[in-house]
Formats: sequence, C-alpha cells, structure tokens
Amino acid sequence: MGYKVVVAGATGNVGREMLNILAERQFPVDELVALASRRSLGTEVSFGDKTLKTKDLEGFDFTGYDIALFAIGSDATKKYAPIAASQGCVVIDNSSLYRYDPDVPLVVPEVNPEAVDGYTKKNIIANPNCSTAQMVVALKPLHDRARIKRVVVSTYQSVSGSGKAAIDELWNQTKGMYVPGQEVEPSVYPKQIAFNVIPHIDVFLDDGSTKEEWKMVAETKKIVDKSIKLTATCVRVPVFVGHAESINIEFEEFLDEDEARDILREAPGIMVIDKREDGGYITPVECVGDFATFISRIRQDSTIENGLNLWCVSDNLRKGAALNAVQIAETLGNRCLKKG
Ligand code: 2RA
Repeated sequence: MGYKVVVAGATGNVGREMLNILAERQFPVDELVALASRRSLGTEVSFGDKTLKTKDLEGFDFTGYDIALFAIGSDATKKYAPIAASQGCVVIDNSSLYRYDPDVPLVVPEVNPEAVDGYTKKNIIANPNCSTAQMVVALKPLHDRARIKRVVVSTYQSVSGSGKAAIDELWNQTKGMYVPGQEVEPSVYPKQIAFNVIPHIDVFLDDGSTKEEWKMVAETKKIVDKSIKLTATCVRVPVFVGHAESINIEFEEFLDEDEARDILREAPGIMVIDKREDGGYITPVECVGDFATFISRIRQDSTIENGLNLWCVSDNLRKGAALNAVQIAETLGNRCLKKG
C-alpha cells in the first residue's frame, strides 16, 4: 500500500529532481501523476525506469490524491495550491508563497520534523529557500549544544537556483568569451555572470538588503529559533549546480572546534569533509547529485568570544529543494498521513 502522488511543475529543474528522488528513495507510490503548464503539456519525464507523459495542471482534479509536490513558482501556487488542498490533497510547496504564513509549517526534517503535524490548518506545508535549508541543517545540532546568538553568512549560489534560462546564459556567455562574435549579453541577470560574481539575488528591500537575504533571516527564525540574530549577503556565482556558504557563528558559550566537528559528524543529513590540507574540503562541483549537506573548514573564530567558522555546501536542487520536499513527504507519512 502506497500513496497517490502528484508532482506539479514536473518539467522544471526542481520538478524533475523531485521525480528522481521519489524513485531513488523508493517513496511508497501507488500512483504518480506528473503535471505541467499548458506550454509543456505532453512532455515526457522520467520516474525511475518509467516514462510519464505530463498532464495539464489547469483543471486537474486532485481528489483522491494524498500528496502533491509543487514546484511551479509563487504565482501558479497561489492559484492551484488552495484547489489541491480543498480537494483533500496535502500540498508540499517549494515556492516562497506560504513560508511565512503562521498557519503553514515551514519544515526541514532534520531540524523541525514535528512541525509537519500542523499541516491540517491549510493542508499545505512549505519548503524553505534552498540557501536556508542547507544552513539550518548545520546550525541546529550546534544550537542544541551551545545556543547560537548570532550568525553572519555569505552565500555563493549557483545559477541553477534561477532556472534553466540562467544555466543556458552562463554556458553561452562562457562560450562567447572564447568564440569571437558569439558574445552573449546579460539577460537573466543585470550583469555578466560568466567569470564574475553578482551580489544581488531577488529584489532589493528598503534597508538595502535583498529579499533572498531577508528570507534567510525570517526562515531561520521560523525553523530553528526566533532568538537567533542573522545577517546574510547572498551572491550569485558562475557555478551550474551547488550552493556554498561561509558561515560565522557566535554562541552563548564556548564551543571547541573539535567538539563542533564531532557534533556535526553525528548530525542527520551532514557529511563532514574537513582536513587542513590541499583538497581537504568540499567544493560545489563535488556535491552535485548527493543528498548530503557537506561541512568543511570548521575552525575557531578567535576575534570574538565563543566564535566558530565553517564552510557549507549542498546540491541546491536536492537538499535545497526537491530532496527536502520528498523528506517532508516521508516525515508526513511516518508521523501522521496514513497510506491509501
Ligand atoms: C536562488 N534561492 O538561488 C533562490 C531560488 N532558488 O535563486
């Protein structure tokens, strides 16, 4: 006995990963429907060794389906999530639309699995922003040991976070630097991304931060602890897949780097690669396709009392989106949603 599952946005980067991960983790599926927008209708997508033809999201009846994984962006989610939820299907949404709604759980299963129990208020559960998800997996076990006061994080986010067009732009701009006459002007981003970094993700806010940076603050408070003070600088870098983060943490009490390393080694969802030698650390190209949140460069920050630095890398399409969504479905099934 399994679940009747829908993946909405099945032809996008995240939607395809959702299908891959449902199959890889052998999520108990009795029936799976792949939905797409009208322009992608009929596109074939893989689900394990099966090939599914996408059906139209418009007008789809979610009645009788248990779980719907949504990767369709906030605008489409605003239209279709209430429909699915009202027809009795639990929506696990990857967009930012419901993340800050007090009646919608925002869940990273390694951090706050119990939060899924609150899904019944709106029949919706929100997936966090990719840059938040990998970070809180690392923060939570350390916070449990030595209570975090403040976090300063700088992110190095890959272009796949912006979608397929951004991946194409990086590829074509890079080629254009070598092939005379094939220069590619910036279009997805305000400036050239090839061989460059852009300190701007999402829109600017009145205080000079960006919405991506605000998301990391708001979501960390909702998922881990509202007392944690956090400041972020989110940067786009010329990497195809894999977000990296430099994280500086100030604790209420001293936490030795060796103890921190041992705690992280034992923590769920984390792989520590941390040797003080050439190559003794993780880089984004090595995380692609993996489920883990990788941690390296764990070291004391002696410039403040109770300070620690670390380097955090994860596949933003997996832990940052599709994997976390599937893990929420697994947690929902284990805790409260009976099969069939
Ligand atoms: C990005 N976190 O990286 C945002 C959305 N995926 O663009």
